[in-house]
Amino acid sequence: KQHFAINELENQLRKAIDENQLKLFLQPIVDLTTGKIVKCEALARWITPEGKFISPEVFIPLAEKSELIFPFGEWLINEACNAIDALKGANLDIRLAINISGRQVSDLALLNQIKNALEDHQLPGSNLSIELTESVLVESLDVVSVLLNELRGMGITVSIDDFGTGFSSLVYLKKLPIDELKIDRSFVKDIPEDDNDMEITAAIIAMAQKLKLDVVAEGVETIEQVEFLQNNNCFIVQGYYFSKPVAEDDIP
Ligand code: G
Ligand code: MN
Repeated sequence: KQHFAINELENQLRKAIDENQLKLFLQPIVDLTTGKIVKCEALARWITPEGKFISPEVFIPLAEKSELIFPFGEWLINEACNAIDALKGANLDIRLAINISGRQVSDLALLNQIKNALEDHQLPGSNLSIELTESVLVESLDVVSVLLNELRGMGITVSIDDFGTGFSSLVYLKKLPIDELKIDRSFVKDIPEDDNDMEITAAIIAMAQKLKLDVVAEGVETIEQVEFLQNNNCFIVQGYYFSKPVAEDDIP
């Protein structure tokens, strides 16, 4: 029964990708020094034709377990390019960040998908950024290294997502071409109550600066958190304090 239910959801997801039921939402990433949006993270949302909201925490792992992560990835890249186009039409020329999973990274088609999407839309790589988790990086350092160098050659920037939560060494920080660390929201959530979280957050910021990496704090929800980050030299933030992920029309 369980098996059947999963297959059923998988079939629905396949249909959702084919029939464009998924929607792309964008969450602003803000520079505190200018008050401007520096970039947006593109996040997929699925509302079924029956109006049921299915969480990405359910359908992304499902896509990763099946082959659906590949058509999903292609959908995401193309949809991100559509959104970049639409924002340019509204006089906003910004970078969109997309999340890439481990299985996509080990797939050679990924690079071509990204190249083709940018070409089709006549967009420079400077409009795109990718987010990878630590676990993706340690799986296959050599393969990832080649891929990241190619992407950065195109002007695409690379962020480490959920930084500090993966079981990995820091070796990849010096071995891989990376632009930015995104401090996981689990460290930000209990600021200013939790002393350990504040120390860890401050240490990640300091390390990023020493390594000449940009640093973004995720999951920023309160003014106290904004102030703490500012006082500790982290000026790029993302979270509900500024905005939830919203439809692309709401970004301008
Ligand atoms: O793992 P990643 O950082 O890509 O996860 C992004 C997810 O985090 C999105 O689903 C988004 O809705 C959620 N998110 C973004 N900002 C906040 C926030 O301020 N608080 C909480 N709890 N979740 C957030
Ligand atoms: Mn992310």
